[in-house]
Amino acid sequence: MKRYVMLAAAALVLAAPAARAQGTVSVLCSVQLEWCQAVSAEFTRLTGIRVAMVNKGSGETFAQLKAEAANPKTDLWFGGTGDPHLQAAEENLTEVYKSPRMGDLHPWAVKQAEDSGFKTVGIYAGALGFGYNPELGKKKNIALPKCWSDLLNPALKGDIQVANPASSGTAYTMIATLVQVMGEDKAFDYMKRLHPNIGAYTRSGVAPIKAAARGETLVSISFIHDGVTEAKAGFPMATATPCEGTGYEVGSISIVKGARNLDAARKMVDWALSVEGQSHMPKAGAFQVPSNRNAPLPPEAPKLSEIKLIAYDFKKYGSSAERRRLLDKWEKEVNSLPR
Ligand code: S7P
Repeated sequence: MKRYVMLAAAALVLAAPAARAQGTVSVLCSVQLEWCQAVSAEFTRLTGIRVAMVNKGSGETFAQLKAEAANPKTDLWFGGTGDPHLQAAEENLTEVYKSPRMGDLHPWAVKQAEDSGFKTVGIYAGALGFGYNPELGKKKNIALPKCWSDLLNPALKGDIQVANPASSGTAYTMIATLVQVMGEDKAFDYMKRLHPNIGAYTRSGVAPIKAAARGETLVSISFIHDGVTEAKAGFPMATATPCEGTGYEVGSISIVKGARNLDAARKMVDWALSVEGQSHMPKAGAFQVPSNRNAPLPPEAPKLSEIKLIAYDFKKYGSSAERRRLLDKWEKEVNSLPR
């Protein structure tokens, strides 16, 4: 009996230190760097699984997974806009996994899983809108834009930033949103007229709102939760969502097809969908709406119910053919124009 107790105690001691090395999981992380770092540190602390993490935008991550498909080096894609996750699912770059947490999630997060045949699932949501530097606006005598049409104001020439949709999921969300709000012909006409007002198409989707916060541009087209991050960091920042209606993202997580560390990747998905895994988001400066219904929504986070959201068709705009077609069209018809 004594020996049995001692063996059980020894087993407990062996199991206790969470930091004991338990393998590695290789992650491409498409949310803001601070959150990626917090996720890696916390997951390792809890499980002992080492996280080899690289921070990369959604469009770029999709391109990397496609390039690696024959010999995958990545196990998990954490975060980033949902459309390229759906495209990755359709192109068989990601693995089916039904997390036991699925029943705890908001319907929009489950729908993302269903639309992909359970090759991805939503971990957060966030609305698209405008970031604006009120101090610079006062100096230039230009008010916070409230509608898509306000961005065509000639006084904003060169003073708006948005990312390049080829590399950025945020910017692709803008194209898909405009097409759904205005119809395709009017949306492309709008983007051509907007083009002279764009000072820079950045590589990363978060860069424009950081530039606005630092007074390097007046306006950005961004997810507005990133405006909360900048304001909390002490930068002058106001946000608005367009009066005509706006789109939103279902930020997603996907296990890579052929992942070498499949068990570790599944554990990370389960944790990322849990209340514990989502509760630390605000501490890491992330103010998206968490997908677990029981995870707290920080008071500063934008409330989706107060925003004029469109019924974004994720299935259509996350499909491989549609995403490729719209990106090619934007490159040929908009980005090629002189500014
Ligand atoms: O900062 C967080 C966030 O806005 O960034 C993600 C977005 O994909 C940024 O990457 P892109 O360069 O691909 O646009 C969003 O999913 C997330 O909410």
